[in-house]
Amino acid sequence: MLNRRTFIQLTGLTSAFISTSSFAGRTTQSKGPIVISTWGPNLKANKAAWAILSKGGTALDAVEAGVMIPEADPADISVGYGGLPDRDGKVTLDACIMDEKGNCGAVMAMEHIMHPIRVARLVMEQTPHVQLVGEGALQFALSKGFKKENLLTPESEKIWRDWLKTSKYDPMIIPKLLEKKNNEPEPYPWPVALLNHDTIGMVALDVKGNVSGACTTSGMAFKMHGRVGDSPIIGAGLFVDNEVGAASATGVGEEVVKICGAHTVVEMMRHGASPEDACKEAVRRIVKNNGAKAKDVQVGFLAINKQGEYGGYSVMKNFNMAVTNIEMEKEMDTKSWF
Ligand code: SD4
Repeated sequence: MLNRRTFIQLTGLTSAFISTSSFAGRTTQSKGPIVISTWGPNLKANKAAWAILSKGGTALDAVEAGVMIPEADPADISVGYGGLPDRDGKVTLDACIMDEKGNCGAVMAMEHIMHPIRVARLVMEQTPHVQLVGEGALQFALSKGFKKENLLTPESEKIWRDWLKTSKYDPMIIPKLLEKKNNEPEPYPWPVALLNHDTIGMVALDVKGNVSGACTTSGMAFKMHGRVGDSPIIGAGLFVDNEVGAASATGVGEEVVKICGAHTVVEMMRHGASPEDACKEAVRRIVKNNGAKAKDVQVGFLAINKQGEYGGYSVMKNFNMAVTNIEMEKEMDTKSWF
């Protein structure tokens, strides 16, 4: 990997770009380009994004390449190939992407295509629309030469068949299970793997100081067929404003949609909040909406601003982010409301 000095020479970073800003709140700041994504294991996705950012590539290309890693990974059962299916056994994928000019594209509830993020980008670049859903999204992908594939792996099918025995759908219980995972012996009523990997929301700042983001998921496992969460909704699962920064979300999508989560975070940053404080305010609104039930809802947000500051916040503990820049590649725990 490039050292910082060579990197700055190569990419022409100015000292203004790497200077410290005066935002309030806890400040964690990158010196130069940075990519952050939801969940520590997504460091492998950051690596693909960093390969582009570190050569002076665009944040848009970086986030697209980054999130394609978990999309193609059958071991990641929350995203793309190998994602857990809906209650009917169908893998339906949601993804969106947004660039520094405010262009965006999304696909929702799309089946059979391993890389929904690439289709979302083509919706953005080659159609007059922003969102395509279901069969229409699939037809569009096929017309662009994408291959129709079976995305349900034997492992995910087995988890689904086990779930069918009870058919109990309760996304709210996941944080409780996380507590169990830490404190109690197996067996858990929910596969541990489900608790470890998750939807990827990725935002990046490139050497030109532009921000972009991408978000991709198979959604909540065992959801109703046709259900769409926050992840492909611009303003909920992802929002980018190149004047300010970018934010993304993970967790119970319905709660994120109700507060226009990622947009809220970016607007808070516009008014001067640090990325962490901006994420905390979005979390506060979810906690307020849920009253006594708030402890059963996990949602995590992350954000970067134009100065390279970054942060996150979650309702429950156990949310972390993967952070990669010239100085580090690391998993970082975020603060949480509870
Ligand atoms: C959804 N937000 O479909 C996604 C799921 C997720 O961690 O992020 N799980 O609601």
